[in-house]
Amino acid sequence: VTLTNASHGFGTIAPFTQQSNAADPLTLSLDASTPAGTVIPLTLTLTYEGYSQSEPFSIDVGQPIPYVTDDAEVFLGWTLGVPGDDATRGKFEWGDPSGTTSGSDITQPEDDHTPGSGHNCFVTGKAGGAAGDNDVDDGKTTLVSPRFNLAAAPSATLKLWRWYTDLGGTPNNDDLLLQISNDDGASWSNLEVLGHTENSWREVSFRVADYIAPTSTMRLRVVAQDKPNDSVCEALIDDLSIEVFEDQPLFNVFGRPGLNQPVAFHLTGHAGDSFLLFVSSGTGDYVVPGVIGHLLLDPSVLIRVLSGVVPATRLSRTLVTIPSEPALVGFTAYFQAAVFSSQATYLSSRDEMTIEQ
Ligand SMILES: [Ca+2]
Ligand SMILES: [Ca+2]
Ligand SMILES: [Ca+2]
Ligand SMILES: [Ca+2]
Repeated sequence: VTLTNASHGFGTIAPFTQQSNAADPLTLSLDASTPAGTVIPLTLTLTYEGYSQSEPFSIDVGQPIPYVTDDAEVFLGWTLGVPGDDATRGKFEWGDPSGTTSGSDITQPEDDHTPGSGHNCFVTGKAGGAAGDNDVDDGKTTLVSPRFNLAAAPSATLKLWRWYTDLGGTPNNDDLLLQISNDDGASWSNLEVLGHTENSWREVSFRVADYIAPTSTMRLRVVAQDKPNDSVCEALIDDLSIEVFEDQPLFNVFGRPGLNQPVAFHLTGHAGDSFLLFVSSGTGDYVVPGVIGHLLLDPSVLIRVLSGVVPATRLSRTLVTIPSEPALVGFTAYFQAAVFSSQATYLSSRDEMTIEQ
């Protein structure tokens, strides 16, 4: 990283006027080998009349690409409630929330966050009524995401939109927890502990590697609780997304692969690239002449499951329903895509799913 003109003197600025350094701007140069996703910390210091004021900020190298999206319009098998939950009302549900109010405050919104035709989200007791009828009471309720694979996406940033109300008799004495696991839920790290009402849809964003090492067995957990039990407590979650800076094609499955249940197949690429997605019952590691990336499937049992073109968003997303075939329970399917750009042919990262009941 090279800074050119890293400082600039404005001289004397007359009252109620402004000065610009546009003719001689501060310039930041990066070595071309700087990896995408690198975060460059910078500090802007303003010095004037003997005072000095510093503002830290950072810039990300490269352009983020969507890797997982879940607008919650289709239920992808999130876990609603876990052993140990003790809330008696207002447990996490999936669906279309009914609005509630307390005085002039909206406690539960009538609408989910997804723009346009969206209706559904995750909500603590989706029914309406009085503010205290279907809010969290007597303890905690937990929402857990399906497993997601970040092994090939260490630059991942997880984003979601949340709503949190903690009003009523004793407001703001509870915590909404956003937590992440890299060992399939065996242990959890806090992303955010929110201890006060933010009763509007707000986006929060977490660079995963700042909190925990990215692995193939990641999960997100949300815990809402009325403890002590004296508040109108509501939590809503919508529009989860994961963005990455890795430029090579990445494939992942998002959703609980239960019989007759939908999962989302996600493949990143460049707009206009065509692709073929393959499934195999086994893995391998083979060099394929003329192709970038290794074949990570057992080539003796390759079946083509999908073909398509990567859209302008750079993420191809296809919902696939697991067959309703009990004999498949326990079967592990491995997936990898071949992606064809005008310059080269690539093999994507591999992901897998083990079919559940
Ligand atoms: Ca939604
Ligand atoms: Ca509710
Ligand atoms: Ca309550
Ligand atoms: Ca409380």
